[in-house]
Amino acid sequence: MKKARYLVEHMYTADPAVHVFNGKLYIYPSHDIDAGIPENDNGDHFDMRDYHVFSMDSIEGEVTDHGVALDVKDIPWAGRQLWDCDAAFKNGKYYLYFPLKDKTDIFRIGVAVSEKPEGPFVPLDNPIRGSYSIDPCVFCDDDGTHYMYFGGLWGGQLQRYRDNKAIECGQLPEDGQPALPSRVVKLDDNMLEFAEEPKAVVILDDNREPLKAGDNERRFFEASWIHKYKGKYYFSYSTGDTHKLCYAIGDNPYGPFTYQGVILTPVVGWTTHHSIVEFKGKWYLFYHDSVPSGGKTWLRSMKVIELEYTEDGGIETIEGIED
Ligand code: FUB
Repeated sequence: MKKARYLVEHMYTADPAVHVFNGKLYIYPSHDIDAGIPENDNGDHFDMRDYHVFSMDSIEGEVTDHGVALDVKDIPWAGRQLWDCDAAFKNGKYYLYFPLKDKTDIFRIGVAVSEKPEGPFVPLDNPIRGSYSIDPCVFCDDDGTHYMYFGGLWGGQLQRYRDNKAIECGQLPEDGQPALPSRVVKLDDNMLEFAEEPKAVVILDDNREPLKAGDNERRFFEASWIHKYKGKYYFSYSTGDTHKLCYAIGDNPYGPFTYQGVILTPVVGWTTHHSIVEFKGKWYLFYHDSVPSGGKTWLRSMKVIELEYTEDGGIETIEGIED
């Protein structure tokens, strides 16, 4: 599969998080809508209100829409904006993790539970204690331990926090300071709580120095994802205002990770967000762009393309805008 395939036409979908459950691909995207809110750097125009889950038996085959899996009106602590979610499975239950602004307009991360991968999911009464910011991605390591990666700058509010505490008038660091990192946290066995304090996901350059806040071409912005290939941990993410998906490699789930390069060059649209998954012996990049909506940044469409590795474990760069 050398050309990307758009996956659904009947609605706008973005930020696809993909997992293999019961031998099928399950896709957990954001559900983009036209809420009529003017575009701004805070992302207010991304005013999403529910999630649908999709599944596929094969990468070329039919994509099944399982309908509404979780609706904002059923979340007791909801304010607004259901952004990028992810899902995990443990002990016979499926868990949907989602960022949502609470009633004070602060992003928290919530969890909802189902007996089935496609939902419907029942949300807990409160967000996860100690959670903040956006874009949860949940990774199950080979020993069955689950880790959540999360965080996003600007509208994602990560700049409000230092050492897991909200600071007065949170600002981005100066250009020469270390970049604000994504966070990683081990999940409790019950999958509903953090088992520890979140830690920084440090990305190092070739000199083993943390990437700087002014290094917009390479530093973390949002859209954390992690996958394992040949025993190494690949942390991938969006650079936000420079619109690239990049990756860094580490030896364990906490890192540090060493910067490697670009997975996807900018797409049509402002945001870029993805997941990487192995299915039936091949690797795939799921991502989105705004081509079908004619470039509307808040109306995105998810797509998939095969991802290829070089012999030394690098990832071949994919062009975001195809010929
Ligand atoms: O879909 C809303 C937000 O846009 C996501 O949470 C970000 O990663 C960006 O894709």
